[in-house]
Amino acid sequence: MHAKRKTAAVVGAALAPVLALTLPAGSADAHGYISSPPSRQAQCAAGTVSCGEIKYEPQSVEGPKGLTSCSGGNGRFAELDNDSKGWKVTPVGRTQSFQWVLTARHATSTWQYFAGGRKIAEFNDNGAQPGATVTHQVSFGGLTGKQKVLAVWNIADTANAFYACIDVNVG
Ligand SMILES: [Cu+2]
Repeated sequence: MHAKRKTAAVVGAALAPVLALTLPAGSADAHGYISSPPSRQAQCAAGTVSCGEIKYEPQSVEGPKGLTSCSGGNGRFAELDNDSKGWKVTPVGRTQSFQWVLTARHATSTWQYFAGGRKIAEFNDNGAQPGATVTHQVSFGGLTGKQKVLAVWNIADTANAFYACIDVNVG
């Protein structure tokens, strides 16, 4: 009993500063997602697909730069990585506009789009502050048929990025 209590106290003391640092940043320092075509988290927020916590904060899929997952490595948003969840697939042409909705307009390094195992588009903002919405024209090149697009918003002044996956059918 005593030993357990001691362990809990030590763990609590070790976690407290971490929580103090991460909680304000995580909650107040939000964020952005792709609204059109509807990304997976946008479909959660709209109730198109039944989801957990992500439906309340589609803008919060934040993780370290360089990831390739729809959840941005967030365990509580892991369902975004599930390709079999019944996501609505949007029919698109060979070129499609993608719109981000930004609830916090973070200084931006780059916007990247990946599909078919490669990067299909990148836009460099050179640290500029974006508007409340940002639209990019993305060409799918030779890709056709069903594709899962991973869109990444790389923040200029932090180590983090925001992630959104969009299911499309290129016709
Ligand atoms: Cu943010």
